[in-house]
Amino acid sequence: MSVVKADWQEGFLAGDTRALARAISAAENEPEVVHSFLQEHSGRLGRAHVVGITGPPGAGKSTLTGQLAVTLVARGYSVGLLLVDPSSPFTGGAILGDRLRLPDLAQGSSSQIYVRSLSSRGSMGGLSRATADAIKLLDAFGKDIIIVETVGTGQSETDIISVADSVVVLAVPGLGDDIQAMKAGILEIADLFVVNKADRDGADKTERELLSMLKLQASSSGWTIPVIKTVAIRNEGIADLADQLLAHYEFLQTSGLLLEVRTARVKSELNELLQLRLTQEFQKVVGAARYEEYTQQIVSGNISPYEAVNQLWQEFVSEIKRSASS
Ligand SMILES: Nc1nc2c(ncn2[C@@H]2O[C@H](COP(=O)(O)OP(=O)(O)OP(=O)(O)O)[C@@H](O)[C@H]2O)c(=O)[nH]1
Ligand SMILES: [Mg+2]
Repeated sequence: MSVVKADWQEGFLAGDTRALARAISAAENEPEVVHSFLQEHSGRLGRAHVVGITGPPGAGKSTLTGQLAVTLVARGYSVGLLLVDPSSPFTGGAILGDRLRLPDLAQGSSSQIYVRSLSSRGSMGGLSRATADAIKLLDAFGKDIIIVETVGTGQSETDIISVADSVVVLAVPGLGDDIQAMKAGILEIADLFVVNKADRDGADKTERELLSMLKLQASSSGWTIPVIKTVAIRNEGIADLADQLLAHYEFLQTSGLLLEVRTARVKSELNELLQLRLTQEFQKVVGAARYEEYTQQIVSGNISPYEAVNQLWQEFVSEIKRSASS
């Protein structure tokens, strides 16, 4: 199947940021066009360092991300920022507050930083398919470092590990018992910890708590997870964070872990795509009506979901066989 070339493609390859913006919109609206483009230019993929930044709402993620981006650009890197907004449970729309807080960044710094807000709408977990595609587009565009901010309130915080090479988890002073309450999941995904708002009381305590918690957790990879104190609004500690992030990437490369992680990522992406395809084929072959019938049967307690799957599968297989032999 050939897809008509979208008119952003030439500009994209020539490094035009407006074309990049249109490509990311395409990832949201017509993913198949983007997929075939990425397939054609797969040689441009896999060069960027993807960084995930997560933490509780209001922890200063966007402020920190903006400062970090400016710091990295000053060191000669080109940077892409993706801000994944939590979907409002009421409207399905996205909270685009970040757009309001980032203009200084967008105007003040060089064209080396590309910023984009994305909705997590339409995803199974917290990160949409479009986010994964936008990361690939930024990578193919030639961004050296791609930073993805996700709010740490749901699934997205653990999903970030499926796209990011380095995960930064933000904490803020005064969380108190919340450090204990921070789900084990979020602690396990951290490659670096940041205690932001270190201008507030309790930053040292939070740092100590994190450090003692990390001591309990044996590091099998050989990477020592650092805890970095920052005051994002005053650009304090950001250079240290940039150093540690780059060191982590260096570690991933020299230890061979990067290859391992990316292989695992490809595997899960393959699985996801295959599941999607299977579900689509299944619905096509078996038909929506049968699906509905089985659903009703399960609801009324006539059969179990397991039995329904067995029967649906039988129908699917025999239908496939029939069409293959005719
Ligand atoms: N005192 C202090 N305030 C900060 C610091 N960093 C950020 N803030 C403030 O904290 C508030 C939230 O900052 P954001 O950067 O929007 O936080 P966020 O984590 O991106 O927020 P969401 O994306 O809405 O979850 C803003 O008013 C910032 O000015 C800091 O280091 N110290
Ligand atoms: Mg934010």
